[in-house]
Amino acid sequence: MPTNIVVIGMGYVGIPMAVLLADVDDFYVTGIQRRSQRSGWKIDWLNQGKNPYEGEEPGLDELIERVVKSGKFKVTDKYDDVRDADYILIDVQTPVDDEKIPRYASLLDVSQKIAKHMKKGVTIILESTVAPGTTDNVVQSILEENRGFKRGLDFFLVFSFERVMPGKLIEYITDFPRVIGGGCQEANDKAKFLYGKVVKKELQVTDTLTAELTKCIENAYRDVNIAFANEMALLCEDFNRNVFEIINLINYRHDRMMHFPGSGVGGHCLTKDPWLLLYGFNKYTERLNEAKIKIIPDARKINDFMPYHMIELMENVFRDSHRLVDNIKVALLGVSYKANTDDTRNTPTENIVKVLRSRYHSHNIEYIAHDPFVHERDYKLTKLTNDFNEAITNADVLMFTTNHSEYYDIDLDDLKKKVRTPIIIDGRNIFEKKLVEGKGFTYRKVGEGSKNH
Ligand code: SAJ
Repeated sequence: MPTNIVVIGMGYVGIPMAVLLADVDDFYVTGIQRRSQRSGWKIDWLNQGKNPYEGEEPGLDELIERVVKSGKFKVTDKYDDVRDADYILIDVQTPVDDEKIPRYASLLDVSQKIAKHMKKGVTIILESTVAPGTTDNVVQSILEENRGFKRGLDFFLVFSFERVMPGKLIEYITDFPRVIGGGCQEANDKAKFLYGKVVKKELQVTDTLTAELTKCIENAYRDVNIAFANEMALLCEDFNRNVFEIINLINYRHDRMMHFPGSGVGGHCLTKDPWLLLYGFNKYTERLNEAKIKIIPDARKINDFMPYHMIELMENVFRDSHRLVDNIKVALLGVSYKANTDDTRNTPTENIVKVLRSRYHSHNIEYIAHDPFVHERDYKLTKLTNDFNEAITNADVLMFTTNHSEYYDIDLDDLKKKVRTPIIIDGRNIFEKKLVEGKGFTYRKVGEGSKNH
């Protein structure tokens, strides 16, 4: 008996989930992707069996090709297949705007379209991260009001969040436990049947709100821990010591795992999920403890400050050498928000360029960015090259913002010959201070004091 599945949103979440499900016997999957300017091209790309993502994604290329070739997976911008769907997965982006308010335009649009076409007995699973309270108060209301169905009777609505990790998209679905918040036994059973076919780890059942809170708090926890590491980096710089040495000494204990500081926190999870948590708190609770909720906003401020600190480190070098930040070439090494992926969302590199541009708008500064994975369609702020030599030749400042593997193998002697001024600002603990300075570079690292001791 075939199981018809529709996955809405062909992004980092939707694509791996869709093709993993399509690889299951008797599962037939339709991916729905709107033909927008930015991402419409993915429809044809995927229907040719090709992976639209360029970073290293073990297993994904061959899986896409196999399920497309076997006719188990196709992509469209139409909602016709929703009519026969036994399962509908919602994997659309749920960004927050500059005021930290969630922008649910895609989620609302998709919910309305589902309501129009869905059949009795369908199981709808919201995988996108939302503010706690959204599944029950927003998505359920749209589906019930626009279709006249009742959740738990005529259809099932589950919140089951993704834990994708660019660079390990398949692994993080199959090898991680899955939290299921279906709101009733039957909904949970339906979701367990589906996920049981692809998830090798535990399926953990709870109520919908607890599942939403688990997702947001899981990421807020990580964001706060990174903020702590960033704060300790700033503190250790003033102590003129290396925070990475200290973190490694702490983490040597088997029961400690401190995070690492860097040029900032990018991506589509940690930059938004803490704000979704606070939005849900403000909207769906009586806020009795509002005055005591401080750590999450403060952590976001610290993490958002780190790109500015990269610029401070650069400015310190120019100040110490009594040189103007003018008539220089700045090379940004790394555009994606994390190592070895092509994902540029909320990348610290963009913030660094924007701040430099505004602070030195009347100065003569040439910018060039290098990234081995990022495609120029995803980064338009400066010239972008995947030729490292082009980026660093005649450069006056090298700002390492992403720790792509290839940066660890740079020949510093060769690099020294090609740059115009040997200045390295290391935002990702790529280099060792004494070694780099021994090669004749002026060096500053996030988290390490600049004076020798
Ligand atoms: N970062 C640091 N220091 C750290 C760890 C990360 O500065 O110690 C920075 C990264 O450079 C990056 C940002 O934080 O700019 C986010 O990094 P991340 O490793 O958290 O990557 P994400 O955003 O892809 O986070 C995802 C999340 N997964 C989902 O929400 C589905 C998160 O829950 C996971 O914990 C994380 O992957 C992971 O650990 O794999």
